[in-house]
Formats: sequence, C-alpha cells, structure tokens
Amino acid sequence: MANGTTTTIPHDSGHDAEHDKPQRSFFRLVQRPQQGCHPVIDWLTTVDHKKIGIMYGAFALLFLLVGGVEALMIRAQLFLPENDFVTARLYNQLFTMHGTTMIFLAVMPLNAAFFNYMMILQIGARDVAFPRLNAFSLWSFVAGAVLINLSWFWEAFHGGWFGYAPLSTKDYNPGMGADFWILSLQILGVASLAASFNFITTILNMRAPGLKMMRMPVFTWMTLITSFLIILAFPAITIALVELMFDRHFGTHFFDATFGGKPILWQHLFWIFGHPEVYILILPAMGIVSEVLPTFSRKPLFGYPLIVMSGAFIGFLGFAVWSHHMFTVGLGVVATTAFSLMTMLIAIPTGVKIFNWIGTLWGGKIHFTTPMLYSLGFIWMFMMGGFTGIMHSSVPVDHQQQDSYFVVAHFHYVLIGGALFALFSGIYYWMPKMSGKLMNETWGKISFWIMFFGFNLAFFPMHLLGMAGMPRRTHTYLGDMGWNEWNMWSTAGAMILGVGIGSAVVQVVYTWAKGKKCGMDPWDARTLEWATANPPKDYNFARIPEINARDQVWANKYGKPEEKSGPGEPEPHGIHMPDRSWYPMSASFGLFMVGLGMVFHKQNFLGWDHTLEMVYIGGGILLLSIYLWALEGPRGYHVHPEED
Ligand code: HEM
Ligand SMILES: [Cu+2]
Repeated sequence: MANGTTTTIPHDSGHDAEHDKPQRSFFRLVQRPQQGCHPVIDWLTTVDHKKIGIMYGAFALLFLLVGGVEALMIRAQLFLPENDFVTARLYNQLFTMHGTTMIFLAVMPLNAAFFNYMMILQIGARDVAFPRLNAFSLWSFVAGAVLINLSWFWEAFHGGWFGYAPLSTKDYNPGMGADFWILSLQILGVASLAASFNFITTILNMRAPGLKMMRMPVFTWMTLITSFLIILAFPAITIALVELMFDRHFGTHFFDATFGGKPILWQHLFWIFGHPEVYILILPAMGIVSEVLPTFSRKPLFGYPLIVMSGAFIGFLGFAVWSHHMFTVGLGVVATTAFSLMTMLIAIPTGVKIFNWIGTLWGGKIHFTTPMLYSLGFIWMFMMGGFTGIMHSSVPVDHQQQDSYFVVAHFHYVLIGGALFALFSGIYYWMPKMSGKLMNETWGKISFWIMFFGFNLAFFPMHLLGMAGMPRRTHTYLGDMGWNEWNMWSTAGAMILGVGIGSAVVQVVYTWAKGKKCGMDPWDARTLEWATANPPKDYNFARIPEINARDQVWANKYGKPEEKSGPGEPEPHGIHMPDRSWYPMSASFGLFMVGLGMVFHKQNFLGWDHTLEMVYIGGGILLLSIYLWALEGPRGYHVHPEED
C-alpha cells in the first residue's frame, strides 16, 4: 500500500535527546550507513528483523542444497554392494558433514528465518528487543557455517555428527577436521544463544497491547519454548566441546580412560544437549503446522491451550530422556528403565498435539492448497517417525535397532517428513508475506508430490534394511547380505527427493524474482502478520494493533462485535527506527578469525605460519567491535507514516 504523506525526519529533535544528539566523532570510526545507502551496504549493516530473517532463510536453503548433495553422494555410494564411488574415509566425512550441516545450517536457520520474520509480526512489534544483537546472531551463524564448510579444503571431520570421544580425540583423530568441527559448533552456539535471549526478551516484553500470553499464536509460543530449550541445552555441548578441545591441545584427560578420564562423560554431555536439540528442530515445525491447519480448515485451532501446554511439556520432558541414546552403553537396570519410561511419556503430549490437529481438521472446510498439503504430509510422516521412536524407547527393542538403518529411517521421518515438510509448508504459506508474491500452486503441488513419493521411497526401505541387520555409517556392504534391492530403491528415492527439493527451491527463487503479486491477506488467514502490507514496511505497522481476541485478524473479519479491534493511536512523535550498524558484522568477523586461527594453531594457513596472531587480531576486532557497538547506541530517525 502506498505511503502517501509519510515524512521522514532524520534526527528529529525533541522528545528523545539520547539518540538525537550528534554522535561524538570517536564513535564514528566508521560512518553509520543512512537511509538510501547502497543496497549491499544496507543488507550487510541492516538491523531489520525482516531482512535478517530473509538472509537466514537464503543461507539455510543454500546449505540445504549442500547437505543434500552430500546425502546424494552417500546414497550413490550405497546404490550397489562393494561400490567404490567414494572412499571409506570420504564416506565418513560425508555423513558427518551431512548430519552437521542439515541440523545446524539448514533446519535451525530456517526456523530462525521464520522466528525473525513472522514471530515479530505475529506479536505486533516493530522489531526484536535488541536489533543489533540480532544482526550479530545472523553473521555469527554465517561465520560458523563458512568455517565448517571451509574444512572441505583441508580436512573435513569424520567422527559422526555426535563426535563421540575418544574417537574425536587426538589419538584417534589427529587431523584438523575435529578442530574445524569443534570451533564451528562453538561459534554457531554463540549465534543461537544470542538469538534466543533476544527472542525471549522480545516475546515477553514487546507484545501489542491486549496480546496476553494465551492469545499468542502457537508459532510464537513455539518460538518462545524453543528459545528456552536452546539456552538450557547449548551450555552442555559448549562445555563438552571445550573439554574436547582441551584434551586435544592442552594435555587434559577428560575423555582419556588411561588417565582416569571418562569417555561416557562425552555421551552424557552431548546427549543432554542432543535430545533437546531434536525438539529445537521439531517444535517450530509443530508451530507452523498449527498455523497452517486452521487457516485452511476455516476453523480455529482445536484445543489451543492443550497444544501450547503439550509443547511446553515436551520441551520440559526433553531434558529428562537423554540416556535413551545410551541404552546399549550399560548404565544399569534402574537408570535404563527410568529413561525408558520417561521416553514413553513423551508420546503423550505428542499424541495430544496430533489429536488436536485432527480435531482442527474435523468438520472443517478443507482447502487443499500447497501449504496445506505439506502440513498434512507432516502429520502423517511425523507420526510414522514417532511410532518408530516409541519402538526404540523399549530397551530390548533398541538393542536390536541401535546403530542400524532402522534408526536412520526413524530420524529422517521426523526430520524430513516432519521438520522439513513443515518448513516447506511455512515457505509456501508465508512467501506472500515476505515477498508480496504468491508461489505457483500447480508447481507447488507437483514438487510436493515428488518430494512425498521420493522421501517415502528413500526412507521406508531403510526400516527393512535395519531390521535385516544393515548397520548405519557403513561405507559399503557385501552382495550376499540380502540388502541389494532395497538399497537400490532407496537411492532411487533419494534422487527423486533431491529433484523435489531442488524444484521447490527453484520456485522460491523464481517467485521472489518474478512471482505474481498478491493482496494483503491472500489466504483469508487469522493471525496478526496478515494485518499489514505484503511485504511489510520497515516499521511493520503504522499504528500498533490492539488485541481483543486470540486470532485477531480472523475476529476482525468474522468474529463477534466485542472481539473486533483496529489499530491503536499513532505515536505522537513518529516511529523511532534504529540506525544500521557495522559492528555486529565486524564482531562476527572477529569471531570467525579467532575460530580460524585456533583451527590452524601451530599450522600454516595459506602461507601464513603465525596463525596464533590471527587469534589475537580476531579477538581484538571482536572486543573493539563490541565496545564501539555498546557506545554508539541505537540512534536512528523518525518516520510518520499514515498507513501500513
Ligand atoms: C535430502 C535428503 C536426505 C537424504 C537422502 C539423507 C540420507 C542420509 C543417509 C543415507 C544417512 C546415513 C549415512 C550412514 O549412516 O552411513 C544420513 C544420515 C544423517 N542424516 Fe540425512 N538425509 C537427508 C536429509 C537430512 C535432513 C534434512 C536431516 C536433518 C535435519 C538429516 C540428518 C541426518 C543426520 C543427523 C544423520 C546422521 C549422521 C551421522 O551418522 O553422523 N538428513 N542421511
Ligand atoms: Cu533423544
């Protein structure tokens, strides 16, 4: 919508002396980019949650393709028995990098893309609580992602995505692959933690007037719960990685049994992070599905409080089940039984959600749009993955399945059939919001069916292979094991899945460039992100909406008179917009240099053999950036829009 008489008054004087004072020259080491700066500079220095969200999404899709190519190379190798498409060592690097990439560089940042873009709009805010910290999260994610992928040019890690010690210690993994992996994960952890504190602060403090907690959209709820999971789970892996680094380089023996260390300590620390991590991946997906299903069933979400509470309960229980990854370690009968029971318990809140989703569909006027197909696909395939999950919560059953292809089938049903399908549902659903353009429905449905068919062909046979004894992480197998046929089908399915995902990504890019423009509320939807322009202006809402109902946009269209509401009063002094800043990105760059220098410590980096200096320089850049960032303040300018 046009902005008619908007006046932009940079450094409007008056009510807010703090950011309107001329900035002292010392803090202008580099000039802050202003309105109308070059687009490249604008994107590099932006503090706008929407641009940050788009960049998270773009990088995540890129890494989804990278992780996908790695997966297809794995499957190509397993197409035939005794194949030599890749060496055993490369195979190990491929599955390690594939798992790490998909989890940390594809699914988590795709979630972050929607947290950033949609959650803020859903609560009727103008941005996150700490916009520059948000930019720092983005660029630190990029730093970690680049660092770990650089390892391909030296040595990629080959110790599996959970990096079990002592296999990841210097004795068994002397090269620098493990160091790349350790330091990248640390940087990615910084990014996730900073983002989570930001989202929690934002959700708790910056909701539109009247938006009580129990009126928040479910996706916002899941953002909140996921953020808490991240800040509670990541410290465990941070500690594990520090200890591993110390074992590798500074002579400690945390995991070295010959000196009284405990390899099992790694497993505990890793999985007390690792199990909550799987909920960090799936809860946002459940949030997306809880938005899409009611919109296309033309009904409110069935059992909203139950869906919210079961999400919280899943998050809570997620911290009490980590040892189900260690049933075969031999922890003793009591511990094993307790963890088995706790694991079975998680099926209850999960089942509650599924029944509520079915309740939402029940009696609804269902519109089979592309986002709806992905969400319906999610329910079915996530349920399949859930059932096999319940199977290995039983200890004797797990003894058969652990480390077999049955497990690979299980977690891909929840991660692809679950998380990834829900994320594609979100992409098709929210694309009009982010780009102002609609994805093509016909092509969307074609991609959905290719993905759906390819996925099930690739992964269903893995259940059978696992039960027939095929171990995971095996780079080849003999021809007389009875595994040949299913492996061929599985590889064919993976290629089809690859075509499906690739075609969907092409559609995203195409829509962004050339898609058909659409109006403000193309889906006749329910929540607040649809109450403003597509795409929204920098300030999101010219006037912050007032909230009288759970699904305010729906209530405004179809609700009772007392539920309706409009935008509130305009701000008397205009809307304050913070300035762009270079420091978040330069701080992340410093962090990247520290990581790179530490990986190459005592080694030569492209002819530079004083890599410890790189650590000092990077650390200096990091600290200086944080210092200047703290002193420059948000500053900014004011806008006086009349319409969204
Ligand atoms: C694009 C289609 C995908 C295909 C064809 C695929 C295929 C595979 C295969 C065959 C393995 C087992 C390798 C082995 O044990 O030897 C594997 C492992 C794994 N995959 Fe995928 N995958 C895909 C997508 C994903 C996604 C989206 C995620 C996560 C969100 C994911 C996470 C993992 C993890 C964590 C492992 C375990 C790695 C390890 O053992 O260290 N995959 N994948
Ligand atoms: Cu688990």
